[in-house]
Amino acid sequence: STALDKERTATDIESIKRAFLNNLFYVQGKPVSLATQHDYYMALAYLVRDRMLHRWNGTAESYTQHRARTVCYLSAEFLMGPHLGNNLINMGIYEPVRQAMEELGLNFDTLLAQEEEPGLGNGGLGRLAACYLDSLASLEVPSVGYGIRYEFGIFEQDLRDGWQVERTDKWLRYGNPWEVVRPEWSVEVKLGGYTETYTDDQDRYRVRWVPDREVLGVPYDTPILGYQVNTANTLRLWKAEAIESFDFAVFNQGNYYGAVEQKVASENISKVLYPNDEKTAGKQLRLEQQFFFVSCSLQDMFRILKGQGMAVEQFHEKFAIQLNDTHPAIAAPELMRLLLDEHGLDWSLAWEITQKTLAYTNHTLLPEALEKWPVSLFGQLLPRHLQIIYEINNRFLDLVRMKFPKDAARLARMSLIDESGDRYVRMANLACVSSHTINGVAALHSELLKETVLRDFYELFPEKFCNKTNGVTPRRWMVLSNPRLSTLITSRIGDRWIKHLDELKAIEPLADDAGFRAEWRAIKQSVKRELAGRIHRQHGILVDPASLFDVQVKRIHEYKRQHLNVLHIVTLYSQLKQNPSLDITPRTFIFSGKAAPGYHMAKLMIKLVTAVGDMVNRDPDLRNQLKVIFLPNYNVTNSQRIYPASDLSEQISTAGFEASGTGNMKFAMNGALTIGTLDGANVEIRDAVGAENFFLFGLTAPEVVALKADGYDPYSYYQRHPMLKDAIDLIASGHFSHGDGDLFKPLLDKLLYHDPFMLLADYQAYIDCQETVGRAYSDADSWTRMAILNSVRMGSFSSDRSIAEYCSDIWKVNPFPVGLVD
Ligand code: 26Q
Repeated sequence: STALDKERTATDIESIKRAFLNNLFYVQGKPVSLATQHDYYMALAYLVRDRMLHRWNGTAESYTQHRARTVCYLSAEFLMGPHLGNNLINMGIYEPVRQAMEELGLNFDTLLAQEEEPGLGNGGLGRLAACYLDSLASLEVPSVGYGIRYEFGIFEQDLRDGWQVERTDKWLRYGNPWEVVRPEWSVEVKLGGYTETYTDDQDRYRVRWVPDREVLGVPYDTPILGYQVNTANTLRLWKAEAIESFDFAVFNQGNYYGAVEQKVASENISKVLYPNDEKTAGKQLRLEQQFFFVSCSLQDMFRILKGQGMAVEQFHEKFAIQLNDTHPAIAAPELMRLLLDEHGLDWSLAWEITQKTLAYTNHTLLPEALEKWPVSLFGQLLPRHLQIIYEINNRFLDLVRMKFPKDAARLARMSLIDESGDRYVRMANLACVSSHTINGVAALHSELLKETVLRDFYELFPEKFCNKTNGVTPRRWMVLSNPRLSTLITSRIGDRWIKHLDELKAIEPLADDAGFRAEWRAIKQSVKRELAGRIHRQHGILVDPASLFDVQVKRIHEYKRQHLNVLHIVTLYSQLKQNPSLDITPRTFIFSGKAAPGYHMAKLMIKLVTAVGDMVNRDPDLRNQLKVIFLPNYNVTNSQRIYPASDLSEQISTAGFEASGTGNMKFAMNGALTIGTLDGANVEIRDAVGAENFFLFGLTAPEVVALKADGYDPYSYYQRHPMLKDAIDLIASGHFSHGDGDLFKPLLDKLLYHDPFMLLADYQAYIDCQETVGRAYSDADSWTRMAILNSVRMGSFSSDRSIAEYCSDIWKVNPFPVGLVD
């Protein structure tokens, strides 16, 4: 490789400029005079990709040669966000490239903004997978992210008249410079049909699956660079295509349209990402997606194993597979099928290998959110897998009987098949039985799992359970999104913190240094000014950068309680209207987030925010003390502009409902203070930053359970708390809806008469806590001190820490540094 063209590796400014102009002409096919900003972006992206390929190829070669043990992270979602800026940072060429572009007269930020982000995820779970890939590469751990190359990612959100409207996400429209298609590693995936038995040439009883359709999985690879290392791992996403021979079989019978239909049906499998609330049962295409990417990925692993001259019996030595929730849990029976039917192993060896390979991460405590598939649907699509699941279940239930004799109720709860009514396959039970380790995503969540949804499994397999608190990558969430704050930190302690986030604590003494606080505050102000400018340009609303930026950004969900935030706003509004000379801490409330398209209550919550905003933002009586903004189309790109500009992070879910949260970490790292409940990772964040630097309110998880058991009566809170009554009555009167008193009735009635997430129980505590926040903000110096302490005590919330724990406790895999030969 000494012959490698310097044109494609050199990173000095002159070479970058030359490569850029070359790409524009020869790859993008445009002369400068006709080039668009997007053409420039593509020319730049290709030159960056060229410079990654050296590491990517070297990494692949090195792993193969040394048969490195490899982590396979199976996830139906990877919410990567834009690659360009991140790759520049991880390669350490952000500054020279910026300079080269500016020298060519181009605006670098405009170029970065051209990238359509790959939004192949709904929210937390998908973004976690992306942070984990960054940390795996940065820690030099051999790994592959396996998933689906959705043609359409998460929908884009518009607001019309304050309501959410969805638009298709056509992220591939202008091409994707970061991926390389590998048709030579395509695999065939069977679907439907039936099974039959036969005896093989050694007279052994075998099962054969005779499918009624097959689709082709084509891998598209994206390099995942580690931070300042030579490692470049792979994200391998599968696209579904028709198998040509199938087409032609139909075509030859003269049925041209039938052949085309077959092709369309096959390609449908990787067409679109499902939003996360659609009732999963009955969605055959969703099950097809899950099986499709899991089967492709497992077959790919067998190909790699064979290519390295390793035996099938060594599968678990070569690969550690992590199941990101139950979406890929079909991996258990599929791995069994491949080992049994395709490779001829006997059951007990196949089962041992399967269990030694798989581990399962749970991301939810809501029992109704646990995936289950109707047995009939399952059997039609995956007849062989249903057989295998029955066999796993028979053997498993024998084990349960042995440990817990005469406990029919327990058997019924633990069975892989729900037979309480219509029959379903329970994917969480399948994942628990088939995995060697089961983890929750925050300390509280992992404890509650053992006490609630997975209690029976904990009693049977206590040794399988552990906690792995989520983390986020400081490369994207600090260095890339908050360059000024990062530069300030580096100016005082050097740049090791970017790889070893714990070292941020060296900044702690500077919280007492007035000069440092002034610099910190100036940065926060300038980032807030930038966001304010964007809000003004895009939405025509003037917000005061000196006001408290009070921010809640996340998926819209009743358990996340965006409407509790609204009740606070309405309370402030009402107080100001009743007493126009009242002085409060001026606030800008910022909301952003998508509602699942079929989740009507969440869509109504968006309308409530925008309706209150329309009223509040135009009312001169308020003397600009309150502004309410709903920023449309929350995604990775937009979130990177929001976290750094935030003063207050709203983490106000009902205790016991948010598994972890990861936005909470991104806010705190960027020096926002949290107002939050003792839920998910908030608990650990508060421990880390200090209770005195965290605004805590609300019921605890046990209190929530106890109050429910006592017979919670939300209406009595409404009657007893005048400010609460006032806020609800104001909304109910139609004040924010042009006199339409019915518009928000479903939402208000649910609060008054059911309130499953106990807003009314937490209302007063929240209002009081917000009062404390307001007073604290008016002491700018003390606020800044707290903000600094929040940020610099967040070291353990780096995804590097999470991944190091997964590696040592679950995967038993070591770093494998890649040395580059040139
Ligand atoms: C299931 C079936 C059919 C269609 C869609 C789905 C589906 C898709 C995505 C169900 C759930 C999800 C996503 C869940 C999720 O993001 N959970 C969040 O995971 C984060 C990372 O661990 C946690 O921080 C959050 O607390 C948790 O809500």
